[in-house]
Amino acid sequence: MQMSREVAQALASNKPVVALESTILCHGMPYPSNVRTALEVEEIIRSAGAVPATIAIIGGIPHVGLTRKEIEMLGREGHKVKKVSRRDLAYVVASRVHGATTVSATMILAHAAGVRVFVTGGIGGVHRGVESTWDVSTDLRELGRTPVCVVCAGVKSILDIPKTLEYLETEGVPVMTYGQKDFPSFFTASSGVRSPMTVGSAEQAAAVVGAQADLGLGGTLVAVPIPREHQADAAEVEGAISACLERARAEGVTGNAITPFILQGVKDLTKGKSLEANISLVKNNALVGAEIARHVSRAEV
Ligand code: PSU
Ligand code: MN
Repeated sequence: MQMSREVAQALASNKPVVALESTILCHGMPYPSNVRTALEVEEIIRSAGAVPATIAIIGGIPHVGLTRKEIEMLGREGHKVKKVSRRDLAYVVASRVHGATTVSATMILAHAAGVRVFVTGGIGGVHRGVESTWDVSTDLRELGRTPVCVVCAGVKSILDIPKTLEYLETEGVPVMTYGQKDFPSFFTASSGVRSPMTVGSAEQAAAVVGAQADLGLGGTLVAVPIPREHQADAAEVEGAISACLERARAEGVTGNAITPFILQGVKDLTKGKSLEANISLVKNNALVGAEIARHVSRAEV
């Protein structure tokens, strides 16, 4: 594993570090918005007093902390870079190729490096129609077993939200929504589904992360609602999602190609409005995540 100097120094002196994933860079957003957003999110984390550690695999070597050049290269390559979840890690490392890490693979590498907080946009979940496809993202199992706090904006309604929360309960994952009782659904602040837990501050979330570690348990999930002023039109997004799910079925898109296929389709059908919402929620998550990381590392001193 290769760590950037900035990240290595921060970890050695117990400064707060925030991990970031690279699937959102290569598969979740189009070029060049993806590169611009990735670099801006890193800056937001720095100005909030933490060190960003974007995680990816470059030429088979897991990297924790990327240079600007590496982020630009991965963002330009986009879909040519393999999407890497827990399942794909060993194969991509052994094949010495580039890999964009999903939430599960990013958690594994963050934990191996000693990074305890990780910010992203949306996690994977239980897909609609799971009864026939058995499509449950490995992100949910990773949250059950790897002690990293994942900060997200909830799960997209391309997924089955109640079933996703059920599965997280099975996996024993504390799911905390930040500042409200309803679990958020990514593009919109509320999903209409009650969140299992609520926290009122980053400090409170960090206290749960600390207790979870003391108890020797797995990961934690913090769901931060998209700021109301950046919400997308719920009906428009819902219509786009249904259309894309139908198209995915008709075209036979399955497995790990489904999520990127639908993200891209929703962006096209909403004429980029979903992308704007996506960018602003990730930036907001970065602020909250940096604050949680500051409290987590303070508690450790
Ligand atoms: N949801 C998003 N944007 C994303 C992803 C999910 O809104 O970029 C990515 C994340 O990397 C997540 C992965 O870990 O998709 C889940 O993929 P799958 O559904 O194939 O498990
Ligand atoms: Mn899947």
